[in-house]
Amino acid sequence: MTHLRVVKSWEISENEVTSETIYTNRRRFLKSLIGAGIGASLLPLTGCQKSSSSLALEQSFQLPKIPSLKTNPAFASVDGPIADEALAARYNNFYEFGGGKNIWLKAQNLPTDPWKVEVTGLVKNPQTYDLEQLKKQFPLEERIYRFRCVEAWSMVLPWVGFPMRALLEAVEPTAQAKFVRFTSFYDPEITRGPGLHFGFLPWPYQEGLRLEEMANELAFFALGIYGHDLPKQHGAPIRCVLPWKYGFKGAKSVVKIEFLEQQPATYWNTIDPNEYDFEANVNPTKPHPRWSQATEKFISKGPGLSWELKETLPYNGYGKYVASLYV
Ligand SMILES: Nc1nc2c(c(=O)[nH]1)N[C@H]1C(S)=C(S)[C@@H](COP(=O)(O)O)O[C@H]1N2
Ligand SMILES: [Mo]
Repeated sequence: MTHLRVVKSWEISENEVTSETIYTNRRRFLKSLIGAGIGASLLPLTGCQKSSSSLALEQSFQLPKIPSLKTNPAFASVDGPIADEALAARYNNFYEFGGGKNIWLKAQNLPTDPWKVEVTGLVKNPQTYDLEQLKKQFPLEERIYRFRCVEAWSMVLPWVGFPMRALLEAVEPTAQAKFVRFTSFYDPEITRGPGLHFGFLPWPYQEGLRLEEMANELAFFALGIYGHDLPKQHGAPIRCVLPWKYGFKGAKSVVKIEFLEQQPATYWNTIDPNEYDFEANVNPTKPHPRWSQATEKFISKGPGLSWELKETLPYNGYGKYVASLYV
C-alpha cells in the first residue's frame, strides 16, 4: 500500500529555525534543526522553482560527462525508480551551507578546483591525490544504490565512482590500522551557512568506519552522479557512499582520509551519541529516540516534492553483502 502526498509550501517554513532560537539555547537549536527530523526534513521546494534560480540549478548539474562509463552489473538496478535529477539536486543535507534542504545555491560557493585528498596515518603508502590522479588510478563505474537518511526519507541514486577497497589496496593500511576517518572540506569564510558556525558544533564534518566496513564491496567513493561529475550540493568532487548505513555516515567533499588505531570521534556522534551512533546501520527495528525507523518517505518523481511511504529494510536491503560484518 502506498501513500502519495505533496507538501504544500505553507506547511513548514525554513524560517522556523530563527537566529533567536539559535542564540537562546543550543540544545533547542539542535533539536529544532536536526530534529525537526521528519517534519523539517521534508521542506517545500517551491522557493527554488522560480525561473532564474531553476536555470542556475540546471547549471549546477550540467557538468562534464564521465567518459566510457559502464554500470556495474551487480548494481544495475534496485526495486524502485531512480530519483528525478533536478529533485535530488535541490533536496540535500550539507550543514556547512545551512540547516535546510534547500542549500544547493549556497553550495555553489564550494571551491573544488584544485582539489587534493590526503591519505595519511597508519598506511604503508601515504599519498596526496589530486582529482586527475584519482580518476586515472581508479577506474570509475556506475552503481545504482538505495539511499536512506536517518530522517526517514530515501531515494535511489545513480552514483559514479570506485570501491573504497581499491584505495585500500593502493595505500595498504598497516596491521595496526583498525579504523578510518574521513574529513570534509571546511572553511567558515566560504561555507558559512545561516547559524551553523557556532563554536559548539564539532567542525569540520568527520565520519568514520571500521576497516572491515571500508573493505566491504559496497563501500564507495563517488566522484559523479547521473553520469557526470558530482554537483557541489552532492559533495563535489568526492564523497563517501555507504548504502547500508544512514546517509550521515557518507562525508561529502572529502579532503582527508586517515587510518587510525582507535575509533575516531565523528560529527553527529559528538553532537548526540544517543541519536546518532557510530555504526548507524539502517535498522527498521531500532527507532531513533524521536521517531520510528520502520518506514521511510521514498522520494522519486519531480518536479514537486512528493513521496510514497515504504517499509524500511534491514541494512537498507543490503544484508546479503554486509550482515556478516555484524555477527
Ligand atoms: N560534509 C558533510 N557531509 C554530509 C552531510 C553534511 O551536512 N556535511 N550530510 C550528510 C547527510 S545527513 C546526508 S542524508 C547526505 C546527503 O547527501 P545528498 O545531499 O547528496 O543527498 O550527506 C551526508 N554527508
Ligand atoms: Mo541524513
